[in-house]
Amino acid sequence: MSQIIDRQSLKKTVIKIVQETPIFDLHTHLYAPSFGNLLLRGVDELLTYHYLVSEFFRYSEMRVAQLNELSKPRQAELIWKTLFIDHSPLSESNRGVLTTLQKFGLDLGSRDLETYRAFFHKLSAEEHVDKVFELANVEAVVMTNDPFDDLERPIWLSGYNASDSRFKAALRIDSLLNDWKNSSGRLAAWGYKTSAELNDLTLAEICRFLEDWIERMKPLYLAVSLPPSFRFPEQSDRGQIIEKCVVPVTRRANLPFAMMIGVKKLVNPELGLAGDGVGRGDVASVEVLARDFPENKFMVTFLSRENQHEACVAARKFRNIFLFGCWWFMNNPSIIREITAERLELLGTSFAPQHSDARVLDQLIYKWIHSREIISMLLAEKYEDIMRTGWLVTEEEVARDVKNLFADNFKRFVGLK
Ligand code: FIX
Ligand code: ZN
Repeated sequence: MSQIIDRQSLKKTVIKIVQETPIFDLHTHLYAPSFGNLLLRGVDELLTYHYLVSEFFRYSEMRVAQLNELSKPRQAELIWKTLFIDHSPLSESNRGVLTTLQKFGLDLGSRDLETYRAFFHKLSAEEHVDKVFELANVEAVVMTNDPFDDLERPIWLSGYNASDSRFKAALRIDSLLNDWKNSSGRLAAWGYKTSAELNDLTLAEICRFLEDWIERMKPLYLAVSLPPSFRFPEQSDRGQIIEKCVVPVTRRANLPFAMMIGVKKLVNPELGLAGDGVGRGDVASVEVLARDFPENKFMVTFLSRENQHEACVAARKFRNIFLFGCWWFMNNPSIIREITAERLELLGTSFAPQHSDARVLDQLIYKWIHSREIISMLLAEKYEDIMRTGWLVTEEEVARDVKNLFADNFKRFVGLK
């Protein structure tokens, strides 16, 4: 495979290697089949994904409550009619549904939702997972596992068996960090000697809570989503829990702390999961954490396009910052193209260009088809740039670089390699 690539076949070769390189999808909201109904799958789930729900209301006079009163199949039919039949499905989330159905070999010319439904109904969860992972060429996904989630917690407490090694855990601590006043009572109810006041005993017990869930979940990292107003250091509950609990516990466990910064929760509360917005975050706070805690590892992604360039520069200053993904409102071709080029130019291949954030199993297919297309084009451009100088590039080197970008950079950062 140490074949030197000629410039005429460069693009074709890069596209082939990108297609053939399995993805380690470092952030999703998927669940292993053993989590039962928590694993969302099939065309009705694709159509009622919160991205499409918010877009549906741009065309509909219906109240949100009226849509929510409908069964999921009825909601899906309404969204299908509004976004796909009454208007052309040009948005990224709409196109994603089409790409996914097409990859399963379904006839988009028919526009027959019942035919699509019948196809999915035949698949057991295990068969469905196998099929999607094969079509998307994904080797593993990292789940989002929240001990504060009343549906998920009992599954872990009853001894979840991590039988399907394709599903890795991530310990999600939004409730702990962003809502300590309510969470302090919940930890107390679970047997931790915590109070709303962050005294020494409470801080020690928060550390114990984190250590207990690290032991139970064996997560690859701890994660939180943070508002644009997130600052560090900060005398707030969040600032203290990060400094006195999350940082020491993750350092001792040698686990990264993943910060997903810039989400404005529920700007439109009526929309629920579809109601979150975006705001520019503070990169300086990430720099302080990376500088003051050099033994800690920080995975970082920003939701605002306006943060991306400064985030790249910060990552150049601190090797314990691992920049990842085109998160949520960033996950659109026009922006993926822009920030992936920027990252290659500022960081070389030392980052993770994408994660899927998939909530529905089938989304792995379109999220990775769409991203692979863009990443292939950009990589071909960058290799072409250096080949024009007379630099020789081999297929083996391209395969190494793509494997790093799609899997091994992350695996090394979390200690899997
Ligand atoms: O905080 C997160 O992990 C976000 O990705 C989600 O809250 C969001 O709803 C989402 O799925 C975006 O893609
Ligand atoms: Zn997410």
